[in-house]
Amino acid sequence: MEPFAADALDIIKTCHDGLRSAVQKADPQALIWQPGPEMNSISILMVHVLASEQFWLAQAVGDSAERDREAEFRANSDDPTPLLRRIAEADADAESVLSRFGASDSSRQLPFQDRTVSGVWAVMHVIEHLREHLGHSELTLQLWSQQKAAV
Ligand code: NI
Repeated sequence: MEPFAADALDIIKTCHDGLRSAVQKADPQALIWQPGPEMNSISILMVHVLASEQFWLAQAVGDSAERDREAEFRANSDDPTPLLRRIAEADADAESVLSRFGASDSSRQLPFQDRTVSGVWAVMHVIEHLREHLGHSELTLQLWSQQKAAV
């Protein structure tokens, strides 16, 4: 595996560990709880961030990729089992895709909004986006615990 891809995989797996830990700590009601209007539940955040990861990693190596972004934000479930399975699949997917990531992928040109981005951008975006929503999930869990304790 290329050094960049190996390092990216290491960080991505650490993020997945954080997601897994958040799901394991959350009780079913916490998984679907929305801290406020226009805020997403842990369940939705997980489905969204993992779908986005799958899409961008595939893009990074030139695989065909599709996603239904709207559907990601409707996927609210209090069942941790499919979320944990999805995280395990994401570990395997990331390893499989990044083991194929090479020099030609680094400079691959990908359309994004009104510009083009590179394969490296796609992998780095996966990491920043995972961290962003892992932070949201952890904060949501803290807010859930606090409001529960306050009742
Ligand atoms: Ni997002």
